[in-house]
Amino acid sequence: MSLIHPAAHYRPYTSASGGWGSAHAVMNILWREQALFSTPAALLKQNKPKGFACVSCAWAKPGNPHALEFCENGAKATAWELTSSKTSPAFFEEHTLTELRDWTDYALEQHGRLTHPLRYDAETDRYRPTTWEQAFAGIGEQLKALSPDEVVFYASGRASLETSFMYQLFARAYGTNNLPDSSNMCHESTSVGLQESIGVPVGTVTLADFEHTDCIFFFGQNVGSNSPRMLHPLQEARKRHVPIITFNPIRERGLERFVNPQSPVEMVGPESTVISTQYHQVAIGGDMAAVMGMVKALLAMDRSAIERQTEPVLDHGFIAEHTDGFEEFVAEVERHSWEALERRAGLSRGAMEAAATVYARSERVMVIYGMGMTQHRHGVENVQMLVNLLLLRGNIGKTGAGICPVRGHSNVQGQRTVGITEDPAKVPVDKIESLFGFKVPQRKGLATVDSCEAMLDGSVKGFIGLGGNFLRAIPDTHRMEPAWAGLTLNVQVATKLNRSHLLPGKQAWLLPCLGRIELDCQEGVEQVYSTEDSTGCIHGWQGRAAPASDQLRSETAIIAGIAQATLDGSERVPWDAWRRDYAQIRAAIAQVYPEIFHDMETRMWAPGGFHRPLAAAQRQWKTETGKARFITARHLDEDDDVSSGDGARDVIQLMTLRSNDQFNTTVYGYNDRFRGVHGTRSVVFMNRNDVVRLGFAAGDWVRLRTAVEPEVRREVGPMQIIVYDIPEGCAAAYYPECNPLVPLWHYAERSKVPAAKSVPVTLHATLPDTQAQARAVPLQDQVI
Ligand SMILES: Nc1nc2c(c(=O)[nH]1)N[C@H]1C(S)=C(S)[C@@H](COP(=O)(O)OP(=O)(O)OC[C@H]3O[C@@H](n4cnc5c(=O)[nH]c(N)nc54)[C@H](O)[C@@H]3O)O[C@H]1N2
Ligand SMILES: Nc1nc2c(c(=O)[nH]1)N[C@H]1C(S)=C(S)[C@@H](COP(=O)(O)OP(=O)(O)OC[C@H]3O[C@@H](n4cnc5c(=O)[nH]c(N)nc54)[C@H](O)[C@@H]3O)O[C@H]1N2
Ligand SMILES: [Mo]
Repeated sequence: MSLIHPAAHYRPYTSASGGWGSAHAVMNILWREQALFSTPAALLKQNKPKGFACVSCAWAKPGNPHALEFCENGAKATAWELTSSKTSPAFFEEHTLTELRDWTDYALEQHGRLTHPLRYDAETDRYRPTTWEQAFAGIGEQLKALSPDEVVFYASGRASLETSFMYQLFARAYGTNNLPDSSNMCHESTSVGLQESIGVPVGTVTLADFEHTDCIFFFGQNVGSNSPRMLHPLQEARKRHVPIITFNPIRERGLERFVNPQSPVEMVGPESTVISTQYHQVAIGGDMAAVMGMVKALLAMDRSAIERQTEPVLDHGFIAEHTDGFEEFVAEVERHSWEALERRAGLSRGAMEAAATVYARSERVMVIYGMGMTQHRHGVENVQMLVNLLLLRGNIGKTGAGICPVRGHSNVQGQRTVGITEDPAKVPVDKIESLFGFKVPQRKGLATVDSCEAMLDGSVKGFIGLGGNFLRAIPDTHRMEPAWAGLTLNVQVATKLNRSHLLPGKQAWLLPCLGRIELDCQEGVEQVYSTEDSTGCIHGWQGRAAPASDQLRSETAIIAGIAQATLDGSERVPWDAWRRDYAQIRAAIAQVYPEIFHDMETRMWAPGGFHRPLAAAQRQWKTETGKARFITARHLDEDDDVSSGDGARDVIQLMTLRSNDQFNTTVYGYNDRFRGVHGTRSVVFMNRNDVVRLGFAAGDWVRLRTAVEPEVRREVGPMQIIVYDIPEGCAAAYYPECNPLVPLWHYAERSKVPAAKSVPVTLHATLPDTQAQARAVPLQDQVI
């Protein structure tokens, strides 16, 4: 497979995020995807009332949107979906799956939209066209032959509330709670952590809070690439002189400076907005120590204020009335010396005190965070530590304050709300049973990591994928691939071809669905959908573009088809009526979850949608003790697989990241503009001292090897070293290429989120292969 790439190079990026670079990137992808005619019209409808909800991130959609309410990456996602390229049955005539397995993630998806239902033919090693009716009948037959707990029903977080509700109902009527979803690899640490601490599994901040906040903290989230529309409320906040304090091992451009690409004045002027007023390059996994340091400083300030008989720094009234666990928490913080905290955080005492001082002066503080917190061995404690910080000054349940996890997929939060979970205790079982006339299985099902383990030990034999790219998203790629290929049944509902489709198992179907941007007409009637964003706000939307092929079916119709071919009809779910009229699905959702979804049919069209009720935002704490809880982490280390210190000086902590040119496993291109990388993804970002100390030089080729469980060889490469502004002992490289390095068992305690941000690795000299050589970064570019 030959692909022409612009010459690879590395040149530190000096401009702000947004600006002309962003406008240029949008034009580029529209041109490349030949989507110049369809996409600009579509973009005008993006995130608008009666338009479509962006397929990219889950950031909130304002009630009074900008004329162009989309960002560079949302535009890329739209162009990628509306591409005029097609992956039709003729394509599969030309290529066997064995051959396609050598293609890159980029090349597979870039080839275009899937157009026909396909079934794998083992004899010719090809996907062959089939009819929908044959596909449903064949899948139904396979599902009936398996026992329900041998099958897993995965959902990537894009499917609408309507589709997700139907999907979980189907899995449960079939007889299993095996409902893993992408949030198991993402914000499950949030769902577990916040539920224990404040009694809700989601964040408490809404868009309106941005207008009232007087201080924002940012931990481990790359806003410029992964939720760029949030840069607008951040910019507004900065115009009000709101301090923004960032903790991130690397200096992400979107967190430094921003030019609004939709503002003509800013685009021509020299001014950009400084986003972060303090930027702390914390060591990977050092946040718990950094926050402890801040708390230690706050406790000292509070004591001296009380001695001086001035206003205390902590909100003692709030702490006494609303919380428990405070004394134990204080004792734990005081147990750690400043030296220990400085060493672990990789920050000076002064830096932690500076952050604490601004916190202490502010009345309405928000904490925003992402994967840099959740994807660690102690991801749950990380989240809880952020809550602890907020509770000290009553910063939850007041306007302009609160906790703000930035969710990933556009409906990942909503899927959970309508029952996609492996835990039947989290769904209203009684209501489902009485409304739909079947018994919800009682046995807890499998989440993502459990599903992988069960594939390895052979107890899971069937997989249904509602979107996503499971095999590429999960850890331990090289161990998982053979298990995946050994499945009896593999059904994938998708818009584009990806690696999960290329190791098909015994019986496999690849079912092409409508994308979100496309018009969904059922028997002549245009259908609308709904989703829940990262701030718990529920919106209606509608696809508008002409579908990529007349063979595509909606996800809703596909689930209905499979359900009808599988179940015996004794369940009282009107699959066919639901397929014809999604308002009926919404009515059922409202019956099962009335407190959230009552009168949904009208409320979802209110400007900005409607908010689900959140007890914590009203200072009602639905926790075990009825209080908001200070939960004390048992240790400072976020990764206890390899003890830091002199014994393991050759071990580097690797974080696996997204570039600015990808959406998860979807690689739009080989540029990571803000980080200065062009034309390649085969790089590892390292601290200069580590590079030299370990005997390497900038531009050298290395293989990365996982430094735990040496009996299993986990290795990737060749990759080129880029000397980068990152703390000593830390390195970064791209996801999903580095997933083979993450052991399946290396996950966050309790949430089981793979610890993709702290993988202990060693480096080994190697030579580039021809593919890598073609994308080598010239050495002179490395001089920084
Ligand atoms: N364009 C685009 N948008 C996306 C996505 C995409 O791939 N592309 N993906 C979507 C999805 S599903 C998700 S979950 C989100 C992901 O969005 P993010 O949460 O931003 O995820 P990552 O890109 O993995 O980057 C995590 C950030 O955490 C920092 N970090 C890593 N380790 C640590 C640490 O130990 N401490 C601290 N303080 N920081 C750390 C990294 O430097 C990086 O800036 O974005 C969503 N939006
Ligand atoms: N090492 C490492 N691993 C990670 C992460 C990390 O930071 N580091 N991040 C984790 C996170 S946060 C997440 S969320 C997961 C992502 O895991 P997934 O959600 O499983 O993966 P995606 O890459 O988002 O899925 C892309 C595929 O979705 C399909 N698709 C796109 N649009 C639609 C649609 O409208 N309908 C349907 N049915 N299919 C569609 C396309 O075929 C496309 O190939 O990866 C996780 N894995
Ligand atoms: Mo995610």
